[in-house]
Amino acid sequence: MAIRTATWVVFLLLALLSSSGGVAEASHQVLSEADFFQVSAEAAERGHNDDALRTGYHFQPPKHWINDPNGVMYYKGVYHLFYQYNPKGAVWGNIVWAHAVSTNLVDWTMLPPAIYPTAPFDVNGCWSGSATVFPDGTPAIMYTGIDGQNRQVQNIAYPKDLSDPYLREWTKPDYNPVIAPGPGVNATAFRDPTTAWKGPDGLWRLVVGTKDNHLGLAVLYRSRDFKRWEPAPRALHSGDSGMWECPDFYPVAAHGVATGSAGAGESKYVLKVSLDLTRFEYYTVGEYDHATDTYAPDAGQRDGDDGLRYDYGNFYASKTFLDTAKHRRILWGWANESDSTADDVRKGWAGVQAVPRKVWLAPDGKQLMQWPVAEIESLRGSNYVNITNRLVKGGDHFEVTGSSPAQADVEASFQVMDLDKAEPFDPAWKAADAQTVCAARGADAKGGVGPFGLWVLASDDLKEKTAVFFRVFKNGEDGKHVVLMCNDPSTSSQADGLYKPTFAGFVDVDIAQSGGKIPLRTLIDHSVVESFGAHGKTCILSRVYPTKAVGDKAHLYVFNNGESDVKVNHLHAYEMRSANITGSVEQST
Ligand code: DQQ
Repeated sequence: MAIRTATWVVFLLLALLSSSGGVAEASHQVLSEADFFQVSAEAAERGHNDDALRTGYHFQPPKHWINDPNGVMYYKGVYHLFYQYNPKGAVWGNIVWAHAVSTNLVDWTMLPPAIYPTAPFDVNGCWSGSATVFPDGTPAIMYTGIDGQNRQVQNIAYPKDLSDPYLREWTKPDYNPVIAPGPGVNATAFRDPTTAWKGPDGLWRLVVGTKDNHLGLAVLYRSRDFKRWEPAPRALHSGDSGMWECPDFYPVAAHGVATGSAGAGESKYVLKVSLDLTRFEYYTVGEYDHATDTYAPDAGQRDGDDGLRYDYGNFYASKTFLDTAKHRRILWGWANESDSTADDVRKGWAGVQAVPRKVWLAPDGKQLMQWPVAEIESLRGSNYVNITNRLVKGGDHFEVTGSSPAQADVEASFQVMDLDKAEPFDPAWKAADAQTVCAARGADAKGGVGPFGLWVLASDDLKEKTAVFFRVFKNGEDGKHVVLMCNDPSTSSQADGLYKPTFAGFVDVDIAQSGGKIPLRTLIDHSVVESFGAHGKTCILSRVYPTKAVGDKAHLYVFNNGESDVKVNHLHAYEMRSANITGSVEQST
């Protein structure tokens, strides 16, 4: 399979992202032909099932390392996904923009890399960036180049042939870089330009992520001609949370009806930043003042690294784009592996993209909602299970049989039968985040209301299973319920050396008002468990590596470890077909 080169030599760049500067330091390790065969033989001997853990409908190329989605856009009937890619190995390094195209966001044709080092302004790497589609429909890409002095500079690239809807080839004008780090700017922490937007004064704007000591900044640049860019006197926004990577700034509307790019006169805006220090992202909803070119989160928004997240699991360096064909905003995010670097080298691949999600503003205006794009449902097979009104007594579980749950889409609605059984929310947890609470009370810790939910990718003896569940507490202060959504992968695999954190988020719902009901959708894809609670209010993606619960040996269960009975009002489990991913990411020589 994966690693086949003429010389059987693979250069492995081990990237160490220093917490201070996010600077990639690389050291080479060479895997000889003999080493490669030894690694593969050992893997087989130790029962590794690497190919069985590859995804069926979450995007990943056949081999090597991938990270951030880049320059996502829609052009002439085609969706474009560019992504950070190492053409030489399964660890971060040698970064280029790989490219894939699709007409339905499900099936993809891989194309050779679109942007790769060619010039002094990007000789050491082509890092993340965004696409801007001009009012006449033509696109441009702005990306971070690592120049000959290892400075991070912002470059522009234009399609070579606008009549090619696949936009296979890109040219980089000689006048690059268009934005270089000026005096006082940290040249090793100055990257990831956003999609640009035009203000009422006719000037283009974009934001670049940077830091000043511990202060993360979204610095603003303006241009009349998209070529000469000037720094604005003040940043769009800043926060005391270290380097801000991959900022994203856009207007939002309710019900997913997206009408424009930033600056289009929408009343609410979202600013998302990816925190290099924690490798989590957070966003706020707020207002953009065109006159001062600043953004202020709404009152009540937590504007710090304990703020709202798109996803409380493994989801980073995300980017949205406006899908003008269907008037919706679509979010892409990268899910890294949770196994070791040695595992990735052995597997020959690392990193997947989460399914594209539609994002829109919740009716109360306080947070975003997310849902897998409807196109994903076209993969649902005819083999599915339908369960209605089944009671799960406290301490019970049952198996959902009849579909293939290693590659599935499960939609369920649970109903708590006795909310009075909810335990009090420990006042000591007030200052804690959901993850701390869920880690303290895992899926096997019995409660009053919950834990209840799904065991996915479970082995028949239940020694391996990943729990996706809810737990409900009573808040002493206002008598309302506190709902937690958790993902507990602590028993997901019998393999050693895996990172298996409990991931969790609070779910902002009034569960009493909904008669104790709470819905859950979980996309299961071999080593991906991607869940959407309460119609997309809280989302958690987790990477797991079962050794027994693979392929047709994987099982799906409903469990209830709480005192209160829980009714499964309905549960639909669809077997998912694999997406059609064709073409080649290889660069033609
Ligand atoms: N990944 C890119 C950077 C970005 C980081 C390099 C985020 O541009 O800041 O591969 O994952």
